[in-house]
Amino acid sequence: MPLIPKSHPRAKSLLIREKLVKGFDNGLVAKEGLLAQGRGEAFDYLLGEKTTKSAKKAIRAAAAQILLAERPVISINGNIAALCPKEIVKLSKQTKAKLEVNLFYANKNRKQAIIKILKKSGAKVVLGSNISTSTKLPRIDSARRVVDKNGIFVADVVVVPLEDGDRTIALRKAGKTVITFDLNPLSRTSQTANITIVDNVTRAIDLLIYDSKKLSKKNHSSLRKIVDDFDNKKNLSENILEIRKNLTRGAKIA
Ligand code: PTJ
Repeated sequence: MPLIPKSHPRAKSLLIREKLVKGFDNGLVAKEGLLAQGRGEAFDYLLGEKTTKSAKKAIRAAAAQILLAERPVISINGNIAALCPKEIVKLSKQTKAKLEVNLFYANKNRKQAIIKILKKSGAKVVLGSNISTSTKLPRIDSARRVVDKNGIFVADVVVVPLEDGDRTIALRKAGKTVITFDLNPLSRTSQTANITIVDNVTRAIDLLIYDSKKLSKKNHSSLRKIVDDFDNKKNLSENILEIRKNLTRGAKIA
């Protein structure tokens, strides 16, 4: 008998949780990454465990922004490597974005395990482990400050999925455009990124791949317009209102 029956009302969420646990057992995920997942699950529950209309708008803007970039980089941490390595590699190939492993809880073995899974998933090059090309980003005190000279350091657009709060502001101050996936619309990262996709990365990533393929046929000015028309503050408010709506509905049933 499977541990998680398909008929379970929250089977999808429980299967995502299993990916994280397996990722932890395989040395990809930090212990703290399991806690981060729990935090995300709580917000996902409040959002109705679906991709909202507002999230779809953010995904489209993110796709346009990555396609407009000259030097896009996707920053990889333990959670994202465990949740959707194949999809991340697909996105990087489609948008010509580089992949760079950048960990908050720095650990050499975990970094190597993450690089291995990305390569197994089809990545040719993964930055983040070469000491001779590493440098430091200013205004970050955590291990995340160590970046590759050919990657995040010179990137114009950085995708930071599931991020703790200390880096986005520093990346913005360094003149970079930041895109994040974060189920918590109130988090510091969500509030300070240029584009916040308030959705579970496991749902949103396929839509981002789809939109970046579709939008790759558009010209520069159409892509620019999509980005310019996007208002992150407004989008975050819409997501908070969505949570309120779900809570109000729940309060009426109770
Ligand atoms: O692998 P490392 O060492 O780089 O560490 C990675 C973690 C995620 C442990 C580290 O960055 C961390 O501690 O993050 P936080 O501060 O817990 O923030 C993670 C954010 O991601 C929270 O706001 C969560 O709500 C959100 N989140 C968690 N799971 C998901 C998510 N957002 C989208 N999709 C998810 N599946």
